[in-house]
Amino acid sequence: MSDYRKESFLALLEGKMTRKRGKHLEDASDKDLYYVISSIVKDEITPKWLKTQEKYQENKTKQVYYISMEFLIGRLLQSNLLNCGMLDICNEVLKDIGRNPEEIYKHEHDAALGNGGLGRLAACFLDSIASLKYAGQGSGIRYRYGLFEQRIIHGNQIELPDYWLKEEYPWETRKADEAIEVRFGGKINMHTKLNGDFEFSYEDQDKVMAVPYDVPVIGYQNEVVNTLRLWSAEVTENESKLMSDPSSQYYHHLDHSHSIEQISGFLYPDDSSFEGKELRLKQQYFLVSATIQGILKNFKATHDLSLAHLSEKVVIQINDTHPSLAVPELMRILMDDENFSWDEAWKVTTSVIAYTNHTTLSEALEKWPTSMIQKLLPRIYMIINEINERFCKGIWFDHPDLRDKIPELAVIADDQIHMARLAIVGSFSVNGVARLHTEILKNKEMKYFYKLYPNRFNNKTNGITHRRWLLQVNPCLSETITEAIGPKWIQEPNKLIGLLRYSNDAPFLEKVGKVKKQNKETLAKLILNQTGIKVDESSIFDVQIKRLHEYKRQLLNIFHVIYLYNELKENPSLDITPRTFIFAAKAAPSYHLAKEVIKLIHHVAATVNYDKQINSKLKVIFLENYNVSLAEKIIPAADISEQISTASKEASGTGNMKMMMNGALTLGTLDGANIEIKDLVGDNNIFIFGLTSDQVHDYYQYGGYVAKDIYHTDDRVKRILDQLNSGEFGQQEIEFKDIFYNIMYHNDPYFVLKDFDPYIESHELVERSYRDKNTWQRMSVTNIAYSGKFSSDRTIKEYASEIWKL
Ligand code: NBG
Repeated sequence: MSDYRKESFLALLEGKMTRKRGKHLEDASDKDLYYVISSIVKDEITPKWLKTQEKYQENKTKQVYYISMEFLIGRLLQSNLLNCGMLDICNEVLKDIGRNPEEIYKHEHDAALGNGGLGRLAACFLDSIASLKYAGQGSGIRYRYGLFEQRIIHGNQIELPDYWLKEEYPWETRKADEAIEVRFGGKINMHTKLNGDFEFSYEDQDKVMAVPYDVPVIGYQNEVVNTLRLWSAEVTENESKLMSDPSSQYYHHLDHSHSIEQISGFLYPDDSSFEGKELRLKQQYFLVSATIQGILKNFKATHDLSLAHLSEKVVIQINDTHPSLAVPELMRILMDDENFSWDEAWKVTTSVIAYTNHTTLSEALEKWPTSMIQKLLPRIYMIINEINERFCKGIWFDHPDLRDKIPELAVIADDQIHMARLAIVGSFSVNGVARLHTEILKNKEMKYFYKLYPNRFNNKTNGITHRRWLLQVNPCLSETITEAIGPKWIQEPNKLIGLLRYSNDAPFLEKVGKVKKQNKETLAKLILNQTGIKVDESSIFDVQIKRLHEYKRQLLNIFHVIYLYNELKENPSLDITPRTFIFAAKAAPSYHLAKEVIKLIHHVAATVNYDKQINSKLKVIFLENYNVSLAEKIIPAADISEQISTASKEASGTGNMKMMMNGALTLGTLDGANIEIKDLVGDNNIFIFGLTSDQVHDYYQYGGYVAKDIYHTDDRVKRILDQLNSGEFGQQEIEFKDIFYNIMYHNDPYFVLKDFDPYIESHELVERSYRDKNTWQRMSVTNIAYSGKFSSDRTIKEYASEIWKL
């Protein structure tokens, strides 16, 4: 780094510190430094931000709008510095003045406006869209409370509110003058126009202001700065005036304004499950209406075109069904405000909206009671009704072979509005997020829709931004890679494949091994700090980090740990490679069984970690409050990446990609993107076990699996289940009864017992492979080499060329 640039950065830092915080650099706290460095970055990018937006206007560029109820962005300072090309200088200057960069970056609150994979995917996508110089905006909600903070007390998960806006959030800019009115409820009047068409007017509606807060999305060293627009719900100006009028009902208005602000009050903490609360529906409509009104306003200001040409300049990607009210909302505006006929409006809508499906789990399918939509959004309800009528009629007349399937296809059925059906009918593209997932959509879950619209369905296998998930979180590995193959992989991650040439190069393998060792040491320190437990840095770091869900089968993992513990108790001198099992997971607050699994992990840990007899061989660690920042610490240190969902249930997974890219080997089922990882690296560089998705499907359909039989025939399994029931890992005998009952009396719906034996076998293979350091390193480097495909740059290029036509 040139001293000149360092000098000027230091000068900037000093100047800003005095101006902004009224302090000299030497007296500045870490937090002062965090705010001042953020403001330097913001100054650096603001002209580029303006210029990017002006260029889009001038060139009348087609834009993609990515609407999502979740953006799990995590901390931004370090990645913004990286993308601006200032990270190295900043780190060096900080070190020069005796400060630790990590300590400073830690002061940013981890922005958790998302639950898990779906929200993090949206954040990775924005990074790739900007880095590839596409014109694109994210659109979401500025929740005042993000995903809850998790504390564990005696093994029980406690949820604390995450008031992340307590202190100034330096990345956002409030744009009050671009606020948009969103309306709920009211009465709809229908009039007949002279030409016989109907016209609608609305009365007595509740008005809410959607105020945008813009967050810059900085492309990687390319001058592009896009926008993530987060909407905040506020009372309208009229209402605030009323409130200050003494004659008005003061308390009534306070109440009212509180209920309005609640719309952007908090993120619903459910991952892959549906909560049919009215407030959630309000959130969805609020997001969709503000976004679409904003898009149309911008379109009119930029283009001299009729809205009939919208699809030439705008494409809207809806992230799962959560924003699928975009379909009737766009119809409403085109017809009621812009005087389009139904057919004209439908043509525009279905050429602008594209839908991504992220799950086939039935508990995640959004179905709103018709009465709720009718009351809250009466005009939207009328439009959905009409969409449904026309759609069903179309099947009746044009697809007689599907007539008997109408109840399974209708948008409104059983007094419920089926949002996935609405999204499919109202969009021009429906995509799944990994090859297997898309095949399941086409051939099983949505097969009749696929019959109706074969060209609509397509696959876009997920990806992750390699800038954050390799370059930023694992600088030493990145440097080692660059030393070997040069820096081109940073722009073109596919070039990582060049590492294959080094997969037999002993000095290179050794370097990669050394980096992993360092990363494990760093994580071991964090573990010691957080839990007081010292782990063996040379043990296998076996990692399962993701939301806690039955289908993800953390239970299978902890059963294996119990099995190993039992083996060691029986034979303490058993020669096994020491293992550290690392878990991190939040459970939805009302998900009882998931919380019971968290408790079980803690109780097993309490027994295993302090058992002197086996002490050096096994450790079980649960790191609390899993979030993006914690993932950034764990992933570079993982040896084994546990991706063990019941086949067919995990649509894609993205943690699997992050760990692969950091040299971990996958131990997984043939599910989601694991299959595509396996296809690339080959059977010898991955540990695959368990039922296939077809087998799982057949068991569900035709039966034939009896969990109790395994209990009665496999002594290892019987012992574990009996231990659960006997209170061996709990304070009381009934502690884990629901886990026990679910397996024995609900016939183990996620096939934990069925996959137990092959899972144990795979673990034995892992253990044997790890003993041969050279082979292990070769496998690890092979995985890194093939991970380029899973950069979200590849995914976004596919979206851009095949769906968005940018
Ligand atoms: C999740 C899937 C994951 C997938 C992410 C991102 C939902 C509804 N779905 O397997 O469970 O990786 O979406 O596509 O959160």
